[in-house]
Amino acid sequence: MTAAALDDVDLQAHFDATIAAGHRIEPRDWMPDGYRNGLIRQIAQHAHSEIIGMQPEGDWLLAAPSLRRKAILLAKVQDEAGHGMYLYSAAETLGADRADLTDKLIERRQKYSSIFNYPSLTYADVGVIGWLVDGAAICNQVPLCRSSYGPYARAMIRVCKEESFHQRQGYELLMAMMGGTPEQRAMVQDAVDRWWWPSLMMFGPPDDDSPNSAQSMAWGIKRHTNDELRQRYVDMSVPQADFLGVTLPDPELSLDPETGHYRFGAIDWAEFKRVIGGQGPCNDERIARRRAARDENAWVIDAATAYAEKHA
Ligand code: BYC
Repeated sequence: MTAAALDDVDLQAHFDATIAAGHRIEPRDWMPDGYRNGLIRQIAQHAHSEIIGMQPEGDWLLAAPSLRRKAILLAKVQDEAGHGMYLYSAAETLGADRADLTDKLIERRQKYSSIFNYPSLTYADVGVIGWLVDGAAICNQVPLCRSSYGPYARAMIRVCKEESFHQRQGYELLMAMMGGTPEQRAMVQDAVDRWWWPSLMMFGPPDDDSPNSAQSMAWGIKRHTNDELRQRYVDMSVPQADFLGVTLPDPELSLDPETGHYRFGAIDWAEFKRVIGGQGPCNDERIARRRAARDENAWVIDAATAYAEKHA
């Protein structure tokens, strides 16, 4: 065995031992290519989701019903931009290039969360996105604070704190609307009917159809399977829906007394595949807007880069 090959064996053994001990991998550490690429794939998808995720709620910024609601929504949408920035920075520590990741998103070579391909039709959608979509994000992302890659795990800590505020603002808005007129209550119910099933799809395909899960879990990139987190989310959301006074649009939802978990109906995985394949209600609109933002604002990056180069 050559010295270089021996070094590789040592490095792999050290990496494996670090993962097995539950310690963090840091940017300076050696890591297998598959680990690096798997992380870039997941972190980029996550970053893209945060940035594209600004669009459905951003659509309501100019039509918020009061100054208070506008200030809250503005803060939330700005937070999502911040989350995208932390995540692109985490991807950069792995050697990815931010502009290249943006190009891959726009050219549809990388994904973003399916949920953001649905339209926000009324102001109740702002509340339901906060409650259900940010609620799903919290369920999915709190375990990622223990992800094996240091920069990703640390970014998640701040993201999750902000997501908690987002969920509360959504729930508080919905509580106010449910205490309002019959029309307002009907708007909330309509929004819940439209967002419930897509929010269950946020957790990804079922475990027996999730090509990345086994390896990502072995490497500590993910800590739970898609179905485990989806079940946790359903169990969390049903009592919240009861308290709010809305009906979740699933006649099969029922508490299983033996397991203590809620059973739920079949998810339309054909719809999920259509949406992540580019055929959702808003895919074209979301990408077109992101493309326009990149192209129209290129001069800002050019100016900032020129300034940085001049002062380097
Ligand atoms: N949508 O093997 P699987 C937010 C893809 S941001 C689209 O199970 P994995 C928020 C998956 O990428 C929410 N694509 O994958 C922001 C893979 O395709 P590729 C985003 C999906 O990675 C603003 C293929 O399907 N959160 O909350 O093991 C406002 C097979 O799937 C989806 C994150 O990104 C989907 N729903 O598990 C408010 C969290 N599901 O890449 C809120 C971090 C799966 O091989 N990410 N795919 O071409 C994760 O935890 C995991 O990546 C997932 C998927 C659970 C999403």
